[in-house]
Amino acid sequence: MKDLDRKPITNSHWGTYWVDIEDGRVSGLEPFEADPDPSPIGQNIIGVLDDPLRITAPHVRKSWLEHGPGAHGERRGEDPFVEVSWDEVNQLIADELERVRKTHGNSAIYAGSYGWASAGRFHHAQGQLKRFLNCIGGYTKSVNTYSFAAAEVVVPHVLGDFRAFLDRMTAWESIAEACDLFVAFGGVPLKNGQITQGGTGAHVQKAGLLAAHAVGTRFVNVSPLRSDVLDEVGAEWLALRPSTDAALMLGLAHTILSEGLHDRAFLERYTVGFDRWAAYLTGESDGVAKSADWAAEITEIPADTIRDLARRMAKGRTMISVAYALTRQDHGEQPYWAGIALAAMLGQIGLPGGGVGFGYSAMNHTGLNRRQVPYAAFPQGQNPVRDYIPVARITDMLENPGGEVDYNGRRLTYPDIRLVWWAGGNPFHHHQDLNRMRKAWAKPETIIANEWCWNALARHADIVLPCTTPLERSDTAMSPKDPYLTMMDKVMEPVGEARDDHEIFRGIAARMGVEEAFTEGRSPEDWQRWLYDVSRQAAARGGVELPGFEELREAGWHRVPEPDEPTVMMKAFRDDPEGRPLKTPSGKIEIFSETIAGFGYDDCPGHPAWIEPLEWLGGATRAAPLHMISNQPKTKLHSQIDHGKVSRADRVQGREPLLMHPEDAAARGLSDGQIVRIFNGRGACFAGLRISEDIRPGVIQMATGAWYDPDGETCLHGNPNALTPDKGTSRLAQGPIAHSCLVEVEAAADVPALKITRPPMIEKRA
Ligand SMILES: Nc1nc2c(c(=O)[nH]1)N[C@H]1C(S)=C(S)[C@@H](COP(=O)(O)OP(=O)(O)OC[C@H]3O[C@@H](n4cnc5c(=O)[nH]c(N)nc54)[C@H](O)[C@@H]3O)O[C@H]1N2
Ligand SMILES: Nc1nc2c(c(=O)[nH]1)N[C@H]1C(S)=C(S)[C@@H](COP(=O)(O)OP(=O)(O)OC[C@H]3O[C@@H](n4cnc5c(=O)[nH]c(N)nc54)[C@H](O)[C@@H]3O)O[C@H]1N2
Ligand SMILES: [Mo]
Repeated sequence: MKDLDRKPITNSHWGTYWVDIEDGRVSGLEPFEADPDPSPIGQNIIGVLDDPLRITAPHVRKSWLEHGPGAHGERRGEDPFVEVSWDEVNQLIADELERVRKTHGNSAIYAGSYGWASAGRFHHAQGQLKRFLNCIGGYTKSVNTYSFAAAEVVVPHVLGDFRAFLDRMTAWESIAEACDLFVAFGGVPLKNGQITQGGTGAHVQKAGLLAAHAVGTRFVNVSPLRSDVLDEVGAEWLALRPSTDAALMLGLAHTILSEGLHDRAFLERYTVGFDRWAAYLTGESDGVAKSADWAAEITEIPADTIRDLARRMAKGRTMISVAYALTRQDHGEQPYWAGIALAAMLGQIGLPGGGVGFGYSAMNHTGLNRRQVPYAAFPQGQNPVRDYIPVARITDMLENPGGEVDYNGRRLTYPDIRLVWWAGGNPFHHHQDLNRMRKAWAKPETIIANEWCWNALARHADIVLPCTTPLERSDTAMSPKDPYLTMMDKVMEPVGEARDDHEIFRGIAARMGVEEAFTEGRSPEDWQRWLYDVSRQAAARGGVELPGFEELREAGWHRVPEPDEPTVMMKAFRDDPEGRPLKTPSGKIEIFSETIAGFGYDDCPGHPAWIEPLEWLGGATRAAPLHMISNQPKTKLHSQIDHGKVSRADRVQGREPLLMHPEDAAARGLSDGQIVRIFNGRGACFAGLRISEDIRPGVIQMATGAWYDPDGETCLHGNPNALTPDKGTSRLAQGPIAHSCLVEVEAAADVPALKITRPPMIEKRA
């Protein structure tokens, strides 16, 4: 920090900024000159680094401290905390880990620790936690994500891979060059394009969209929300019922098939199983033709609109984009599989500007034309424990040790979890049906969280370890998803007694006799240089020259040049299907999968299908007549820095805003700006009403991210996961289904004050 001529620079999942410091405090973030569309999210950090919600010392829940592990787990979130020293807490944790390992084995430790943490190649909280636990015999882990678990599991059966294609999505340049019609299931939500995991240099989604629009690409926004495509591109808005995209895709496919508009040569050469699917489309296999009229009833998009769209899709170059959100609904495997099958019928997969894409503007890296540089990651070592769960099955696991669950052709047994450790994620943000989760959360004997602020996770832990934020430590941002490499400078000393996650684990490792195994004798700076050198060598092997570490440090950032030709997803396969087959059993696109059919799952058959969701408008009841979409917040990343100024400025009387159509508001006698209560059989939360015609009648929208503030079964603040259902997408992927949720809304009578805006009760040591 000291010997640099330049201003300090920082990077985050939401962007790169130059940092202003006044009197040792961060006073401002200046936009990065290379970023044409900087995100305001960064400003959330100003003022909260040392505010009263900052955790400044290790804390232990009073009952746990006084009575030992397992004491009054049901009081998590209510018991006061006691401040302790690092020495004391390290010994408590070392002893507790020994006890749990000896008595129950390492599989009794759950450290899936799902979550986004912060950018930075070395100070990655999960990586640090997992490496540490691997030094002492491992832990039960989780697989897949909350983002798109259903696609992560189904798409590899269909295309042989999923992640690899996400990183090679057809570039915006190719769309502008060749795409006539861009059909966006779930929109192209620019609010989401603010983010890239691991660091963002230049925000390109808006420019990509506008460039395509300028040369004549037409956009169709298939979504209950008008704002899912930028106004300027004048998209056609098809406001379907939520969770019915698979039915719409089937209706489109049926029209294309019955009018003979499908590309038989493509289907023949590049796919298997189309005949089986065609028999389902026509109704030959089950007696129901999936016609446009059939789809119109389910989706409430007029049949003529569906037929017309199908014809237009077959006429020119068409890109079918499927938002990640469509996986986070019941049977979320289906829109992905159906979207790929529909694109295969059009025969444009692998051609410029056409085919299928996954989540344009779900992240800034979708369609961002860039080279793939295989940057090194902090090595996590080997985990000897074989147990794992699909990530969103956490409550099931805690409720039901020894229980079984189907997953992707396997049958897993839930381990008996005694200790849970979270570092860099927030289950009280991300999981569904939080009232149910909270009860299961009372069961483990010990819960440890590394956090920097008093959010709901920290409040519901037994042992809270205060960590630093990126501005209090040095790191490098090297995301393989972004062309910018950036220094992340330490600009201030850690607040209070906060420690870097690495330092936290080093301290405990020392107590347990594994410090050398954990650090390999390297300091954090040694590790950072090591990671950089390994990355630089790997880049060079791929023909990418990176500057030396000192050179990067002096400049602050570096940009890896883009490839000469814009990326076209699956071009290699199209050009040479025999030489470059897909990694599926047939080497081709599997419109019918014998593998999946062989699993015999009634909720995920061998081809894309419409299966009625658990909750949707077609199944609405008098008690729960509205469909709630809980999408990503535009003012922050998930729950991160929800107490920051950009997030708070978007609140209605301090509560999370809820968007509702005027007809639905009138039917309930509600007016704009008032506090309402959203409820269903699982729970309730308060929200501030915003009335708008930009949402489909019958649907309400409330972003995720408000810190969970439970008062009984009600979240005072507006966390939609107090209401969402907790069930797997299907026996195949077991992904989360937050977006399939029915609720009712009423005027709020008594509205208690928020608790989450103040720190929890902390008692001094007697
Ligand atoms: N209803 C509903 N629920 C959803 C979704 C939805 O659409 N609807 N979306 C889902 C999706 S896609 C996702 S990805 C998940 C996101 O869920 P999460 O990734 O769990 O959410 P975050 O708020 O990003 O949690 C990151 C946590 O890490 C902490 N943190 C930041 N930096 C550090 C660090 O350096 N060290 C440590 N120890 N901690 C740090 C932050 O304070 C924060 O509490 O939510 C899911 N939940
Ligand atoms: N600002 C910001 N950006 C983010 C994030 C964040 O927290 N904040 N999170 C990041 C993460 S981890 C992820 S995984 C991505 C997620 O990216 P997405 O999954 O795309 O995010 P969402 O905002 O949940 O959903 C996109 C849109 O889909 C629409 N939608 C919901 N249900 C349906 C449906 O049934 N049918 C159709 N057709 N449309 C529907 C909603 O109107 C919603 O606005 O976003 C990333 N970007
Ligand atoms: Mo996500």
